[in-house]
Amino acid sequence: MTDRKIRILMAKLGDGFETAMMKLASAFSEAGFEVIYTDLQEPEAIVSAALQESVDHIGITTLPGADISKFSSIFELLKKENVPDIKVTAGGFLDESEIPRIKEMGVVEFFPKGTTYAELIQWAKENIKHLD
Ligand code: B12
Repeated sequence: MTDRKIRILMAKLGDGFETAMMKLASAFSEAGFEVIYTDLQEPEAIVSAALQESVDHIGITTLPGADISKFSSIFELLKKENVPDIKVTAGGFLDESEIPRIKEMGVVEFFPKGTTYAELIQWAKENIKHLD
């Protein structure tokens, strides 16, 4: 058991909308998580930062125009680096029909626009665990 905070890396697929990510990062920090806030978009960079920062979880915001096939690459890289236990959650703008597709790739949960912070934090507290 450890008393360190649960560490979440935040990244995004797509350009702009930094304000949304900053708001999310502060909501998670206020709820007691340690947030490593990045504006990384490439799978290699996201997985490399996750390893360097020894995170427990990766949270990704999908923005308008996001290339969601990058989720597949993220999961392949996590396997290749031998850290398949790092789970990935996402949220943001995404056509509803794409949600099953990203879940099939491995995304554990997707939170669409309109989800309240209270719902997000409650889910995170129940589902995101320390990896050591
Ligand atoms: C603010 C805003 C802007 C600002 C952004 C300021 C900034 N620096 O961030 C400005 C004015 C710059 C802007 C520009 C544009 N915008 Co704009 N914008 C918005 C607006 C009003 C709010 C977006 C936002 O920040 N939401 C707040 C965040 C926190 O909420 P959220 O993203 O929905 O996320 C929630 C959940 O999904 C979840 N979540 C999200 N990510 C994650 C990740 C994890 C891990 C978890 C657990 C949860 C989670 O948590 C959040 C809590 O509810 C929306 C409309 C709207 N009401 O949503 C349009 C909107 C997103 N914009 C839109 C468009 C089209 C544009 C432009 C392309 C317009 C243009 N032609 O130039 C540009 C593109 C800019 C770019 N790519 O950088 C469209 C997108 C349409 C689409 N689906 O593709 C929208 C939906 C407006 C509309 N109805 O048409 N925009």
